[in-house]
Amino acid sequence: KVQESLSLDQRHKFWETQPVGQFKDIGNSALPEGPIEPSTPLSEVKQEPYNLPNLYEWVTCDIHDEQMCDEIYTLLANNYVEDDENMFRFNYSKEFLRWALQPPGYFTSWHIGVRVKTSKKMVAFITGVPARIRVRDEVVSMAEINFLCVHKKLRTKRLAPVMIKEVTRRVHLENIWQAAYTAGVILPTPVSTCQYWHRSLNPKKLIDVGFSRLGARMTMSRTIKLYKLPESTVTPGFRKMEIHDVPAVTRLIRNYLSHFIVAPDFDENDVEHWLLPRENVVDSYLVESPETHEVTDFCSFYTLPSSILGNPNYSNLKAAYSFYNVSTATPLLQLMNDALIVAKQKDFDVFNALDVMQNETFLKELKFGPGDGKLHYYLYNYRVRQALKSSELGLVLL
Ligand code: NHW
Repeated sequence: KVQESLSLDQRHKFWETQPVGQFKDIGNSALPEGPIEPSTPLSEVKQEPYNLPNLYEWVTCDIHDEQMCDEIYTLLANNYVEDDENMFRFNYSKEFLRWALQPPGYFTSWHIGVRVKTSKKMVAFITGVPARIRVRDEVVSMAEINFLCVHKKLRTKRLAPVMIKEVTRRVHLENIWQAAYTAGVILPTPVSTCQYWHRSLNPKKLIDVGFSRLGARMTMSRTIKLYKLPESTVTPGFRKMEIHDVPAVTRLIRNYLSHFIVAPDFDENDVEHWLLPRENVVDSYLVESPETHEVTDFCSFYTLPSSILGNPNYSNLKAAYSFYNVSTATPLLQLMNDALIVAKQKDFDVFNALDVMQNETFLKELKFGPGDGKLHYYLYNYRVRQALKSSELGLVLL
């Protein structure tokens, strides 16, 4: 709380110049919901890239190129998001990055790197991918912005604002004027603030690496027993999603997401891309009724390991992140317990979930514990009248 009110007083030299909700406007109900500034004719969009400091150059990243993918992977593996105590750092895999960056209709021009001119070393990165996001009744074409990263040695030199302006320019060139993004830091102005919850699957390792601590009055063996899960799933008809399920899953998800204020507008192509299982990237399961063969329930999670920094015994934390889940016939609690069981079978150490959608209804009961980090959701050039509850969000970004 203290930190939040402090940061509301801070000046944001860059963000104050951008069409985003400003802190001074919080609570001003006279401002209309929707675009903050109108789109302009494409001919008025700046045609040349923004200037970088002289030593650096822009590079458009072809993620199909194995060497390019390696360079991006390495930049992120060494310089991307860490927890507050610098014990863990996200370690997105190359397969994951290819998946995240190539949804239907993606633009290579939105995958932007910065190199040192002389050595060609990759030192910064930012990406966008196209998405249709519904805000209340309006489906808006947006860019989802992610993987903003500046090499540790080049921090606090105001490179990030140039990266953001350049991706904005390239998004505008595709006649798209809004964006969605999430961050752990507070910027002007969150549309919603969520919390991560963590469900231990391998409590001994999580405690050994400092991810979690032994609870009060708990021993290691009692803790292991507490988090023990059945060997196999319990719901009849629970199985992996397959390609022929795409139409049924699309119907199920579209109907479910219609209940939230901000949610993606998925069509069958999106569902095939985002939800069809990909080894070590995304897992999806559904319940096919043994009687009617109807698909009644769906759950999914993505694979995002973290590097464990400076631990002598372990170097990688295998984490599953809850993605989209829909229950109509199987109680959500039971469905998610089955998701935990398959994640355990696949040797994940922890299952993470945000308190978005209806997740609050199962988190405590399934022994998730609250994390210390918050995740803030943002929209660029789109005002919402007042901040949303996390349960009103139907959107999960990677
Ligand atoms: S959030 C993950 C962001 N990445 C990391 O945390 C990795 C580790 N950190 C870094 O690499 C998911 C650097 O610290 C970064 C900042 C690069 C974060 N979002 O260059 P300066 C995403 O990728 C503002 C937005 O000196 P730096 C989402 C900061 O408030 N702004 O800082 C990305 C300040 O502005 P202010 C952020 O530490 C969404 C300015 O940057 C930010 O060397 C991007 C300082 O720049 C963040 N996470 O580099 C926005 N972190 O006004 C997309 C700091 O306060 C917007 N800043 O003075 C939409 C664009 C498309 C629109 C289309 C129409």
